[in-house]
Amino acid sequence: MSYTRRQILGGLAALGVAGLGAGGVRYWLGRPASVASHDYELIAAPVDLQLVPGHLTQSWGYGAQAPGVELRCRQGERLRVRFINRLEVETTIHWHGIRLPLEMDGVPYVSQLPVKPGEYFDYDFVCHDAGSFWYHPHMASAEQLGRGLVGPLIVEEREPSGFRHERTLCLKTWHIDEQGAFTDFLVPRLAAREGTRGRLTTLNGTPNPTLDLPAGQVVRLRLLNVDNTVTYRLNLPGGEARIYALDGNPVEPRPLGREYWLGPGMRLDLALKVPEAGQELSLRNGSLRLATLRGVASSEVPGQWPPALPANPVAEPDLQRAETLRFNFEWAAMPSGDVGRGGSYRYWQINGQAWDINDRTCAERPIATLRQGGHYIFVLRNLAQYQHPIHLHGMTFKVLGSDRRRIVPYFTDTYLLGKNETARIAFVADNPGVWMFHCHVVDHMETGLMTAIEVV
Ligand SMILES: [Cu+2]
Repeated sequence: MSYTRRQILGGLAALGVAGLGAGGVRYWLGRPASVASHDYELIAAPVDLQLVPGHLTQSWGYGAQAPGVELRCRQGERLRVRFINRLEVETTIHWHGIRLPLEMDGVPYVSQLPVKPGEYFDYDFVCHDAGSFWYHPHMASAEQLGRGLVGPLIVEEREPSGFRHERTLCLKTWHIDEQGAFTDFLVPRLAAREGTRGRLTTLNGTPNPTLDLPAGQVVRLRLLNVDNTVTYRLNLPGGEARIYALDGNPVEPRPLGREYWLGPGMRLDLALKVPEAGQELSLRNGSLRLATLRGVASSEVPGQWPPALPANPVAEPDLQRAETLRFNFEWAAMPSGDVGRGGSYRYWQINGQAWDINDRTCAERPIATLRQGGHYIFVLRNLAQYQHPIHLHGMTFKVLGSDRRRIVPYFTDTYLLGKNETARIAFVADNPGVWMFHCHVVDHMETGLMTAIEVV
């Protein structure tokens, strides 16, 4: 296919950028008439972070921060982002969970050419669905996401949702040592197991921060797992919290319960009744504290639980006439430690095929070809003892059921397929293109657990 819209960056002055770093990034929440071509300028560039006190981590960030600057738009509106690459490596941006045209999907050699150092690319698409989404590169992912190229994309509801307060909370566990230096993002023997875990857990780039929240108010907490590997087992002991959306898609509000497992790439929108001033809650991953949530005096009248969020305009699959396809996620047949063509490790496969991240032609051999407008049921079977957050690009699917847990059917873009679990999902193939279908544990994806689904 031919690619368009990739542009050579003709010097930053021509773009009206005052300089690199935080001061050089302009972004708007509104739609200024004076800006003809884009709403945001998003710069990827090296940025030094102090994740470990007294030490600098040579991170890569969007908008001079990592996790990156929060992008926002309103449901039904266009989002236009001029992405400027000031790194020394090629990169792209994928908009996780957004249903958009293929040429905006950010997959190198599938939907666009890589954006080279010093180039820019204009991403431009309509956000049909409201919710909590995120963005990240889709090449050299273990390193690029690992170094900090991850950021939130919030699509606000068309009408006010009833939440007066909200916070975006990005979870990431950094691959750094005690001096803040990066360690390996992908250790082969770990990639063949649960994935390569980082060491330092952070919320919005800070280990165990204290967040001040208005006492007595109901606050929307948008929790985003932007990590390469870790599934966070979220719990909030003693807290009064309700789930309002999963992975950007509204659900009938229900109590958080004992624990919610948020796999890589997944999001959870919680409503929290903030405790009295001076009282604290502990947001935890299992028994590890992620953040302290502290009530501070508020002059507002006490908040009420908002109504359920309005459903997104996702087509309802018709199960009576749906065609069923089966996908097995399993270890590759090659012996552990073996290296495939191009030097990439291959530990994982889908229906007997391991994706080779160094082979640009893989996407020319989609594992399934779907009819545009057709209805499909996918049976996802995990033959391994490690869990896989299975993510589909371009379309939102409905989770129907599982042999391991009770499922209230819901729409999502990522399903956390537990060890040895079989789950059923369904969707209408309403977006033409070649769409990546992969595990979002980045080192599983980079060692084979990825494929392409074609819709024609
Ligand atoms: Cu996986």
